[in-house]
Amino acid sequence: MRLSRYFLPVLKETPAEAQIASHRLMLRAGMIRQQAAGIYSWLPLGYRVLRRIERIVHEEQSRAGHIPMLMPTLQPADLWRESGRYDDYGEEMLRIADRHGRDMLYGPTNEEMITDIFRAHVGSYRDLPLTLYHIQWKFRDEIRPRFGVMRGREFYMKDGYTFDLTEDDAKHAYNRHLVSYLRTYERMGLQAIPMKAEGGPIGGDYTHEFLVLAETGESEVFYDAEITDLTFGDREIDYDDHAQCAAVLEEFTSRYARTDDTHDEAVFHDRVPEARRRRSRGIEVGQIFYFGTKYSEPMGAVVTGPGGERVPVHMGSHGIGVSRLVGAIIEASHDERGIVWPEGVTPFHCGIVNLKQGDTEADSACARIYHALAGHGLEALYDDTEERAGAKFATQDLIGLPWRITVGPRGLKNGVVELTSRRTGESEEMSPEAAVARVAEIYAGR
Ligand code: P5A
Repeated sequence: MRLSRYFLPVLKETPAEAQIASHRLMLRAGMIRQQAAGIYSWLPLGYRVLRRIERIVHEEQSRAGHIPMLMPTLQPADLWRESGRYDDYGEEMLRIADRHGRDMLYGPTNEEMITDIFRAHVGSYRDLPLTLYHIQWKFRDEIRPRFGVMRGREFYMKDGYTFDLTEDDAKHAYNRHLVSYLRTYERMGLQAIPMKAEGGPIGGDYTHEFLVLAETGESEVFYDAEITDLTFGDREIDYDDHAQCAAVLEEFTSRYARTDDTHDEAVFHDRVPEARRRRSRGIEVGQIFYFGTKYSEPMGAVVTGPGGERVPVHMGSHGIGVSRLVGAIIEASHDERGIVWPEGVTPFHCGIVNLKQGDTEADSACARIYHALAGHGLEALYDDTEERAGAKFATQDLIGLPWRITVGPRGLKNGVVELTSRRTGESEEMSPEAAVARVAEIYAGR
């Protein structure tokens, strides 16, 4: 993409309304625009990141054997009357009446709707286990929407729903989600720690939240420092293997790690030596729940078991805050000059800065680099504007592409361009071909 033809409305001034770095940087980098409290348009740069996160989520869901689908944002109130949550959900639910006076709502989550789909189409234990998920906009009329996309009213969520015959099978589905979430977050360059949590309006007391440690996080967290040494890495896992998934859960949840909802100071002191006790804050980027028959029983989601008996299915639901993740990644990865995207989610793989637009040599070298990168399947944002070099660098630093190739007539005379890492700030001179090859190597297999 040529910057001269792109839509990147960067802001020079720091917006006064933004209290935390990610919100400030998303506004300054022209990623989002607020349309109403907690409701945002995703401008082209922000939309690219959202899509990349979404793609990682889909890939990891598919790896775990989960099936994608799409449910609507608007739901009939009657489904929620069946589960009893229509009244329970309170003012967070946006309630709407259609022209016929029928009660509708903008879905804050989809347990009822998926249960309705299940009961209409599945009748036998032979069709289990089943995991269906979608990535769809949600609405929660939060009393205090804030921090940009971190606590929005309209937000994008991956929500998956599991159906199993027995509690044991449902716990495996839970464990499988935990494993696949660890992989998902790591691919985005994040360490998200599973912490014992509370079921809240979704239900059940068998639940973990995934927290990214950050001073600006909304949750207070208490944990054993040892837990931060754990990484999932690229280990092979068989998602159908109950014992393997259970072992990962055990490994990642046996140390003390809780949010303030479940924190118990006495247990904390008892289980964790003082030197390893940490109190900090975190951003909740996901939560998994096992809630048994909470929805299947009142809504009649029953199957015929192996002995011919009719039994309500055991269910769980599992969420990832897709739009919140954009903010969480920035909180975890930025400096005083701007965003520093991890390679896994960057909106463009590489920036190209032409130091002398209009210079025949520089222009054609930039074009060659641009096409060579494209030949490797890599997308570059080519700053072909007439801005001066300092302004171009400032924009590149602000929008945070991990790699930048700088091209100028002086370097070209010696046959070199400069390859710069956004993270370390280190630059290296090399031939244009070598720079392209290096960037291609960095992204190989991603
Ligand atoms: C699990 C999937 C649920 O809703 N039902 C379907 C279950 N869980 S949850 O914890 O309430 O939400 C899942 C994740 O969504 C993100 N999230 C938000 N993101 C931005 N703004 C909000 N107002 C908001 N509320 C929830 C969180 O990442 C949460 O973990």
